Amino acid sequence: MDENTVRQMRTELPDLQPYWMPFTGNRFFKQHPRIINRAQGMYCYTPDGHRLLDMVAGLWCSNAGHCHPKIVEAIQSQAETLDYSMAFQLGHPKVFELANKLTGIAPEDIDYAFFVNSGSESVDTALKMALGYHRIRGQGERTRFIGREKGYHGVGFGGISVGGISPNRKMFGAMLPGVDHLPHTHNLEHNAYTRGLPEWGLHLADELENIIALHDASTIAAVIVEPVAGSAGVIIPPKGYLKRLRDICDKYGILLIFDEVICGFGRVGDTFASSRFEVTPDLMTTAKGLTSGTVPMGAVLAKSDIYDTFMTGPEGAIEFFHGYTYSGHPLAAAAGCAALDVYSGEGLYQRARSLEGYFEDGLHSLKGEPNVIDVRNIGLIGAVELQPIEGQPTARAMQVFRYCYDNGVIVRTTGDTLAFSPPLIIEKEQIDTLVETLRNALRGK
Ligand code: PXG
Repeated sequence: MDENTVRQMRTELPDLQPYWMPFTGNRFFKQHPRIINRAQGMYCYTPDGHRLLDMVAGLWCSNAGHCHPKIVEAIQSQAETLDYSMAFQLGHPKVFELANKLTGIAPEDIDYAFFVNSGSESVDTALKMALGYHRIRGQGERTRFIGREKGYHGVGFGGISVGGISPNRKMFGAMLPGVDHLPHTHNLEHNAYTRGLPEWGLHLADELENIIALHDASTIAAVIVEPVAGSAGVIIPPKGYLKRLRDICDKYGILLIFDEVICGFGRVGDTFASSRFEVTPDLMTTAKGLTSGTVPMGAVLAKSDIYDTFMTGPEGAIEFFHGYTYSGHPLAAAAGCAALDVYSGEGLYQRARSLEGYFEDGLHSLKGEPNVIDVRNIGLIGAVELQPIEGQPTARAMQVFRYCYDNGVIVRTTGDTLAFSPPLIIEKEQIDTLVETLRNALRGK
């Protein structure tokens, strides 16, 4: 972008200062703003018309592509019919419709949906459900949670406590008490360039046995993991790993929570990771793709056993002292219903699976390019890990990010890993564009 364009763009924009941006280098951004003011399908556009292929689906959320006409229409029509109604003690049709649709596509046994506004709220809600569940059953001493190193579960205090990303925790003092972490399963020595699920690493699930032995099972409420870890740089579960966690949790009466905020709604080549890997957790946290990123919404999906446990107090009493003003917001519920209809109507879950091989071949063709040390993938999630520049972690990936952006492709960086999670409507030629742009970036063209 030349100086004139930048100057013009800046004059058309409001003052950038008052907005304190999330997870962003504010000072750098305000010196070098990157503004998106329009999006359609696979593309985002800057105010001066620069077209960008969105290989991240917003932030892992715009699974149906941007501004899908059916979702836009649903939101518009809901906005003029019912903008809001009280979320507690009153209900509106769309939210019940969405709960039916959601539990209809969730794994068998998952029969209830509790609505929230984000992935972070989804996680905190699930943790509270787990505590309440045990307490109602007379096991109130089960208060510990087991997360995993490198796990990302949003930014609420519950989420950062069970999460395992140190910069997200270290500024914020004491976390939830009684949290322990499983080891992560990322290992380039054994698993570099694996296509799909790595062979090595199943034994790391057995570490759960050691943690349980240390604290005693009777003190542990739940284990929470992302089936495929996203923010940590795309860590794919070793073969059998999730099933092993399920078995160990069952053995000790510990609840298993899958955080499917990224994995859900087609991303891993099936409706949910739980379906793809055939392991059903007790609670699933979702958000992002639930509304294809259009209106903020999350949902905790629960097994009947959990719901039924709560439904035992006096008739008429509130069973779960939890909820948000915007739980099941009408606009979000309308967007969710439309998004789920689009996913199934356009066969996007299957599409993600059928493009997996092409996506995989494209990304793995980057093996051998300068500074590439790993390529990994599942469904429409991919990652290319780069050798960090000595003494400058993240700089190598940022160079590639900037090259891609300047050449019309949005990619995501976490550490020195490049992550890709395109809308599920992606075409093969667009996968080719990503791969060739990355190749050029890596070759320093
Ligand atoms: N759980 C998981 C697994 C997530 O990936 C959250 C919870 C929190 O969701 P909310 O809606 O509260 O942000 C997330 C969010 C990235 C990136 O680049 C990933 C997320 C958010 C921002 C950036 O990897 N995931």
